[in-house]
Amino acid sequence: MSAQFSENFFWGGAIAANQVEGAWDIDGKGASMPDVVTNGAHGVPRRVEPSLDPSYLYPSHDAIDFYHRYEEDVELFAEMGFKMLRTSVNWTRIFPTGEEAEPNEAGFAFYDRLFDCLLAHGIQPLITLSHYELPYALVEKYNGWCDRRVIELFERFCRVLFDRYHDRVKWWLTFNEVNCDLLYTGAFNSTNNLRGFSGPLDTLVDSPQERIQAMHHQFVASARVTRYAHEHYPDLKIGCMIVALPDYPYTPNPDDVLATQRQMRMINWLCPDVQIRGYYPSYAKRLFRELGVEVRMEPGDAEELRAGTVDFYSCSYYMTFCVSTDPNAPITEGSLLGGVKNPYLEVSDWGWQIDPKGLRYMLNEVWDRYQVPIMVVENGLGAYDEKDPADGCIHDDYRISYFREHVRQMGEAIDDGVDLIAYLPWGCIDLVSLSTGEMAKRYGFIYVNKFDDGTGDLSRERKDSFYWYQRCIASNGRGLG
Ligand code: BGP
Repeated sequence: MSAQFSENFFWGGAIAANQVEGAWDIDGKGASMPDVVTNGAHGVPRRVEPSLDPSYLYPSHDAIDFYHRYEEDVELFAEMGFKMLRTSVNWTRIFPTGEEAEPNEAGFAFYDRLFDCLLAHGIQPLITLSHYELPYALVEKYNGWCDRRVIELFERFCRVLFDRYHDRVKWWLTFNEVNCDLLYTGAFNSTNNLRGFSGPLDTLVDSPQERIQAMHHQFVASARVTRYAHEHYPDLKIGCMIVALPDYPYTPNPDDVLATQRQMRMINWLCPDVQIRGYYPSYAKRLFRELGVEVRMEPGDAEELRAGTVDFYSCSYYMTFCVSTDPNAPITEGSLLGGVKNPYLEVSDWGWQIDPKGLRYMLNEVWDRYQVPIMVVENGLGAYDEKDPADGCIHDDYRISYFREHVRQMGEAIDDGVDLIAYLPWGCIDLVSLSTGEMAKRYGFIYVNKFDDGTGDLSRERKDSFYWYQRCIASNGRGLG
């Protein structure tokens, strides 16, 4: 029989504090970066508006009110059979401006309750230390991660979390999608000259020098906190988190093949090369030179990177790309990063190319390169869900087919020999979209009655996919029908 999901495989789901919790200024919490970003729509950019102008809607302020409803939500996750839930601790609940002398006890109290509730339901927490939730005060004062002094502030935040939760939380991720710094994807990770900026995100002027310098600071921060965790609590497992964006050459033209290799190195390999191997790969020099970037390193940085390598690789996976050197190749409309249209793939309503086999391909590549355990900590289909007028339910067959094919391909990858240990679909409960700020872009197995204009009673309902995922987990990935 073919190799399949192990008995202790972590089936579950993934969310992030700023996209679910709401309660943005409750119990002493300060504003984090997403709290000053308005909603947008498909094709309409979100805006950074730190004045908190009441004529705008700031979706993180209420989100889906997980802060007050987590017990009901965790029960639903347990009903599906979750073994693991990925979420983040919002830095500004613990240090509202990032610089307080003492952590905020009321902020801790929420995570105490949440982690206890998860564990009581047999669900392991996987905690992202930074899911774009930098205190906004640090953007104003230091220009975010562009300034090296933020490293120490982040270290302090992580140390207090490890010290308090090491008994309850065994699995951690440092920076969400740290390789976004190699692309220009907007402002959330606060690595791109945001101090004093207001206006639509697509008018922010990109500075590759600043954002790649900021990425270096995040590497050092990640290494330092990983080392701290390993030295103080040897049973903790710390992972890197990469947005996996595999590329295919559009044609067999060697120019396309070489351009694809370059793109794979820059987007997919550079960050895990540093965080898993502990040093910058030799190809980085040329990539940075071509981008006109010079990374300033301090004495000791190279040693820090070597001393703080992570234990496992994790990624989000939504789509693949084609790389072409032909300026006339057809572009994918509405895709996250443009790219050339792959004639063999369908796209989601938001233009993301759906490619389950691309996941198998990527998992194999990652395993061959690093030989460390792998977690898929985000994957899913953002779609418009309509209630069937006949029975008022959401019959999301499209989402079920999406997951069925991705789970199948993960099974194939395991059979190929990949050490895959977790699958945590993104937005297992409907939440605020990162790129558009919409509620209408729904990912969940659980529907949340909340709409883009801020209305809705926030009640939760099971979609058809809820029952499908429940069966999938109960059969350990064998019952996909
Ligand atoms: C990832 C982020 C998540 C998330 C997801 C889906 O990049 O880590 O925070 O939201 O993408 O993206 P979106 O919400 O834009 O559909």
